[in-house]
Amino acid sequence: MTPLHDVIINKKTTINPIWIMRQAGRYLPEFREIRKNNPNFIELCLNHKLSSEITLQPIKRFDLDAAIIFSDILMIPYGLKQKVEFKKNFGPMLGNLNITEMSKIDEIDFVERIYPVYKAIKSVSLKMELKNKNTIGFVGAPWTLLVYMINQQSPKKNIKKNFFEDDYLINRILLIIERFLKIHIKNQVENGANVIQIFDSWAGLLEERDYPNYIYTPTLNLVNYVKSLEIPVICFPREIKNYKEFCEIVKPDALNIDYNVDPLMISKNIKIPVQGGLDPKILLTDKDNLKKQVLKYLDIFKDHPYVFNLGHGILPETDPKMVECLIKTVRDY
Ligand code: 1CP
Repeated sequence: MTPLHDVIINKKTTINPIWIMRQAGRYLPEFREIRKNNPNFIELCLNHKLSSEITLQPIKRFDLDAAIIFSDILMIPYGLKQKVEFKKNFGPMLGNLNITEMSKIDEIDFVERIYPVYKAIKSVSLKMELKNKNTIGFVGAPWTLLVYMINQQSPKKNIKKNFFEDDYLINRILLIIERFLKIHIKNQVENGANVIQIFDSWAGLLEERDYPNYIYTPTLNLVNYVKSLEIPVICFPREIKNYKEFCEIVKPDALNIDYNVDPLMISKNIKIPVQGGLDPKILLTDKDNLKKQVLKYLDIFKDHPYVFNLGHGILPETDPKMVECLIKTVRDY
């Protein structure tokens, strides 16, 4: 058993494994060095040699408990032949969605378009197994992917006014997304991913009355699918209003919390293992404050199975020395 499995599956409370959302990324000089010569982000994700190297960079530097594969949730629309580009200082830009064309894509076409992701997972997971550590595969939740695919860019605070206008179209896209998410999960697991995280980064945009249709039902289908593969699944429904209800309905193995949620309330109300929570901005302050805030989470979750992580992705301006300090504080606890 790896430390991460011990917490998520065996619900042990004696260790706090640690990994960091967006751990492979722009705050690392060794990543920026590779990125400099590879301006096309999707191409970089599809270069299995470089993407496995990038995935392992934070493991080499910090000896974290899990690797998360350097890829993106938007590889799904890319695999479905919707154009996906990442513009500097803007974020993702997607092309028009052609539902007729998309409906014709089969499993073989899709896997062929993104197979380097699976190749990277294979080589990373072989190395991680030797270290008795996990390889985390991931997907965007159906709702979050739907948002990007229809909105064609980051929704930031809002989605287009007429977003829900065409119910029929939305439901057709959701069915396609769900089918290919399962294919993507299956291929990640077959190539060595031994934990799956589902990112619902834009759950917070919905009204509570829309949770059943767009969050609970589609996410539950995926969670059940991951469980059928006998792999643990962590859900991150960012900024959702009712975490307890989410856990009761969707029943993930573990819950990742964001930094806006009160950890004390979570430790009292949530029975399953918890992951994350610390505000990534704390890493931009000083070491004393960082230690204080890290200890706050560790103290609150000391009798709860808890995986240390942040409440959202690490910020590009983070000093790697602060990450070292964070990890040391967790390991020394
Ligand atoms: O160098 C660069 O400019 C690329 C920045 C970058 C990176 C490093 C993007 C663009 N994606 C990634 C990798 C990535 N994305 C990982 C890799 C593994 C790791 O954690 O180290 C993961 C898990 C993701 C997941 C992802 N992509 C999410 C879910 C988590 C979250 O941040 O909420 C989302 C919403 C995306 C879309 C995306 N991709 C990239 C950006 C900048 C964004 C967000 C844009 C937005 O605000 O809408």
